[in-house]
Amino acid sequence: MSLKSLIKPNLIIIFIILIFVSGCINSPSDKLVEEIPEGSAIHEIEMRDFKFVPNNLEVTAGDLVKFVNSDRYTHNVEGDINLGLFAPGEFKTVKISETGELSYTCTLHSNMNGELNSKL
Ligand SMILES: [Cu+2]
Repeated sequence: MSLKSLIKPNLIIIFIILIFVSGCINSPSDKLVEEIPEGSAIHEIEMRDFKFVPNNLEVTAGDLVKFVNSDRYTHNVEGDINLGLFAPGEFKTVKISETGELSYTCTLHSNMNGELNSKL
């Protein structure tokens, strides 16, 4: 077996791993909703004055939650809900499929915390 034929399959495997890893980095959440289906229950949580407003929200599993950064500063949403960075004005909508207490934080501003209570 030549050296060339050994290297080639390994490169392909490395390439596939790189695609997988970069896919994970680029999409912080697999629950992001691009288009809002008609008739969906949707809640809005604003990032304003370094707070999540409201910072405690009750939802029903299956509801959509739209996070909106109304601040002039960048924030993020990490924790039980991972949505990554939000530039000023940016919004992301996520579907809450699981039940229970879901807590999240902005890791850039340690005082920014929020909780979702998701019920059946
Ligand atoms: Cu923040």
